[in-house]
Amino acid sequence: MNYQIKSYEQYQKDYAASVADPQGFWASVAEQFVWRKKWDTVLQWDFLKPDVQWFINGKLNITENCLDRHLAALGDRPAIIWEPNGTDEPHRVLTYAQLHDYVCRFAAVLRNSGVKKGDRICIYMGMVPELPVAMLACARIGAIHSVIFGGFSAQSIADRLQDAGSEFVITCDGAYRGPKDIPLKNTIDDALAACPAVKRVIVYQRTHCPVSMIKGRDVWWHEELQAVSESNLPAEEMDAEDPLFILYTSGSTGKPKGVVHSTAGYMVYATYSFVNVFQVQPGDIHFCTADIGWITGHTYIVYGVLCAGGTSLMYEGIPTYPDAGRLWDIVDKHQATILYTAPTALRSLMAHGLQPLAGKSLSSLRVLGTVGEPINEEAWHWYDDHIGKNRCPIVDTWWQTETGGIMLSNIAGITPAKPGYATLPLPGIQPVLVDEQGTLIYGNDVSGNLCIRFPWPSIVRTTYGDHERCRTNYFAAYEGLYFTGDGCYRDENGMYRITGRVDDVLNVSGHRIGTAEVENAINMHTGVLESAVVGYLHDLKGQGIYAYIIMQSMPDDAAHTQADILQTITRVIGAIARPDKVQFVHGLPKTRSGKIMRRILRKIAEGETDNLGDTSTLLDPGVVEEIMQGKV
Ligand code: 7RM
Repeated sequence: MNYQIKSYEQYQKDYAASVADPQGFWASVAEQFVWRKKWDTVLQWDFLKPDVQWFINGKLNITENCLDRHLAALGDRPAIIWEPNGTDEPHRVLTYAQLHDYVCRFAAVLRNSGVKKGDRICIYMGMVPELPVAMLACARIGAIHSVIFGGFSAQSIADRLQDAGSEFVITCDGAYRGPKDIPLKNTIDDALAACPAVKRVIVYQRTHCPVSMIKGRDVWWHEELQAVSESNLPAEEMDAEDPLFILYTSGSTGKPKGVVHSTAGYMVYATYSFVNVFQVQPGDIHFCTADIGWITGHTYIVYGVLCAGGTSLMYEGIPTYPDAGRLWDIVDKHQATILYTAPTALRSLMAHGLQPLAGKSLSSLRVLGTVGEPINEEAWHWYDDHIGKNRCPIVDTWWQTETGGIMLSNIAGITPAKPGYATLPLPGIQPVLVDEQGTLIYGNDVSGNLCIRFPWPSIVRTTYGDHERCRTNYFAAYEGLYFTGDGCYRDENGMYRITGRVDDVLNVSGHRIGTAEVENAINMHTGVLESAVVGYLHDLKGQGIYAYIIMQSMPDDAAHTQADILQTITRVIGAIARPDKVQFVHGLPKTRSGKIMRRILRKIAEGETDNLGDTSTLLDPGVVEEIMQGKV
């Protein structure tokens, strides 16, 4: 990996080169991967359409880069170390040779089930090694995976299955998460009632809970595997721009959209960013605590780590099970060298005090990372003092589902850190700040909306089945720029600090949730006339969800109605979208043209009622007074 940045000077040099000659820069990185055939043209792009293509006419298979290429030198090296939820169960290790074998055999299972190149396969599994095996097996034969986080409801799964036109599902009977057994297959069964197109469900047996297996449709993972013997299934030759996966993510309007990532560009950038940001060294054990159901798990548990020949430590359970010392036990047990987690996890562990750290060594750690939301200074210092013992650099990595990999971050031990700042762009990334009119804001000590003005290899290619939505969401707000949806401050030294979303997307415990999605779910509940959902500052979650709801008539038993509405949200989206606070109101603050003034609702939810700003355009200023009185 001679694209690894080794000094601050090199960072500056590489950054300058990546801007002066992006094609040459990325070609020299891409050279270091395994191709069946090299590209003709490095990049072709037009943000207005948008149309972005990297490594045009290149042919490859990402699993040859993740697996086959490592067999000779690293075959016996652990690719995946898996720590189970329960402390009494042994951990599992899959070496590169074993993972390669497993992926080939499961790819043969998929092929025998009738899966063809380009088919969309929905994966709804817990955090077991079979989840990355399923993803890689799809990639091996050119099928497009769509992983759905295990916390989503049957309705959400059905929406995604239909949107992607999936005919195949891979799931587990159940999943262990902390003290709970989550019945995944039951949820899939509920989803499939609305998805007659699904013809095959492959079920990995994890919890041995009772499941319904429908004849002709549902089969067991282990039984199917017994029927194949392919230990070296040839990889399908893919075009550089063939889609690798779809991952659904929330936006400011409507239902979640399927972000599509391409094969080559995603591979190159996932690996490049992993190797550089974490300054990966041979022998590193990379512990990313994200769930693979989110982009962080896709890139920094599976693809980036394996392409780099690293070892990925994956954990099935939750940080506080069986106690708040579990993550530290896992670090010590497996001698993790890199820990990558979310501020929300740090805050929840911080709340348990230092006792859970007693007797833990943590001396194997070399680099720490955070992702998913702005990190508050208190959590940053706690991480630095008590986990890194002031000897591990902390990388604050800003990126998105749509960017595929880390965009802004310090480079561990090489470029400076600053608490609360994602600091500087990686080579190849050209951030700009714009005002509401889209005018570029130059200079330092300035704030604006964060955009990117030049394509990078792993930029979102389209939103599945609706390219226009991709354009309007990311490329229409400011002509010629990719708009991130985030507000940002650039300090006097040119360092970037993300200040949070400027659209109607919430970030609850590092999970992206659209206010419109939650409102739509609330509005489905009987008796609800209208609702408005906003975020407010929450000590542990970063943001909490505050829902203002108008009922046909004020409920007699508000607590009961509230519980029912929460149940509806759990059914429609999943428990992660349940509001923390619900207030029943008679009216919402609206302008004369009928628009809800969310700014006012946010201020009330934050308790900032002494300065509500301009309320002169309100149709009925009286409702504001009522809402303030009834604040929960
Ligand atoms: C990787 C991921 C994306 C949104 C993004 C931001 C927020 C992510 C940071 C951050 C401040 C960070 N993908 N965000 N990382 N905010 N500092 N280091 O989280 O698609 O699920 O979310 O998350 O608002 O737009 S995501």
